[in-house]
Amino acid sequence: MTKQEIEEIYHLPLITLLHRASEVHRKHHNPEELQISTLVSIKTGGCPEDCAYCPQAARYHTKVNAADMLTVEEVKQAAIQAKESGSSRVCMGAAWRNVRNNKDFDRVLEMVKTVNRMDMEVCCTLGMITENQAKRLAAAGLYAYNHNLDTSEEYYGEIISTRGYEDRLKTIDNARNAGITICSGGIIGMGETAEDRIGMLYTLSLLNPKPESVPINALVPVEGTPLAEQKRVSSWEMIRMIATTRIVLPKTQVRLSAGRTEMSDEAQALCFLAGANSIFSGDKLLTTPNPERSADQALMDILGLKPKKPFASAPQPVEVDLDPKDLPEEKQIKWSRPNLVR
Ligand code: SAM
Ligand code: DTB
Ligand code: SF4
Repeated sequence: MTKQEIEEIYHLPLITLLHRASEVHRKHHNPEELQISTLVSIKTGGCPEDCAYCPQAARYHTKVNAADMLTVEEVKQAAIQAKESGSSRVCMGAAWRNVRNNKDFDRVLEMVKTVNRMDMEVCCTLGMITENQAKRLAAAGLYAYNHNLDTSEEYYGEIISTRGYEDRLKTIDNARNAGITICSGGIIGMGETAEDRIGMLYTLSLLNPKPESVPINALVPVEGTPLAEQKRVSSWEMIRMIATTRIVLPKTQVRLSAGRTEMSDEAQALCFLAGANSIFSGDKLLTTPNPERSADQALMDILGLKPKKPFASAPQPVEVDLDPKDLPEEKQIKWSRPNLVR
């Protein structure tokens, strides 16, 4: 799709946009299935970056304090709970600019192995990663890497100055080349224009292969951050953004991410109708509130939505050229994806 075609879709009358998106959604997905992910903040706060939206950036005076990294056992317990409550994916987030080859990374690799052995999809969002780090994560059983474009290339500089758009794309490329599936999306409500939203979707659509999942976040304005005074984005804008994402990326899992606490059940239902087929579950995202699991379950019951099983949309086989030193415990790894050749 050209950028202009995406623009035309984005600006369709909402009633028509919703219908078209719903049709595309039903053609490519089971509309009664919802993928549920659980976020675990394995390293909270104290981040050196200047992302204007982020409560974890050390330079802003927010109520989030830097905490020690979680232990492998703590992550295992969180994953057990997540599985029991119907999650198919555990997403581990760290407030890092980038991964460094040190003991902390070794611990992340252990966490990845531990969750992978529990037959759940493991996702990490750790900031920038090199090709070699991506391979080591893949070897440990990482299923997905989350690295958001956040916004358009043009608006990016207004939000983050400590790293560039190219850096983001490079990390996505590194993860992809290691055979890891890609989760990349963005945030609306940061003062960007419709053109910026369209531009971001256009860039996502140019990724080859296209991202397997795209989180659409509504900005959660946090006291102390430069975007603290931003007005909350309306549910209608979320619905429009999700519907456009669904049409632009028909096969992708579209995740209705941050911002659900401000949305009514009816607005969330319209997002699911518009093509969102994934959520983060649990009463906390990384540092900000999220609806209670019981409230989500009640809504799923009303709508007739069932949790999606892990690995239901496993990636196509890929050949990855792994250096033996990337695979210190190769034989111990239990692959949960039988069709994935490494
Ligand atoms: N440090 C890593 C990075 O930036 O890639 C991983 C963690 S970072 C918190 C993951 C994503 O959370 C960001 O890219 C951003 O899209 C989202 N995020 C952070 N703060 C947010 C906020 N206040 N509202 C909405 N989304 C937010
Ligand atoms: C994503 O796109 N949204 C999640 C996940 N990827 C890592 C994070 C949302 C964070 C919202 C702010 C917070 O809780 O700190
Ligand atoms: Fe750090 Fe990530 Fe927050 Fe940016 S979004 S300040 S990189 S934790």
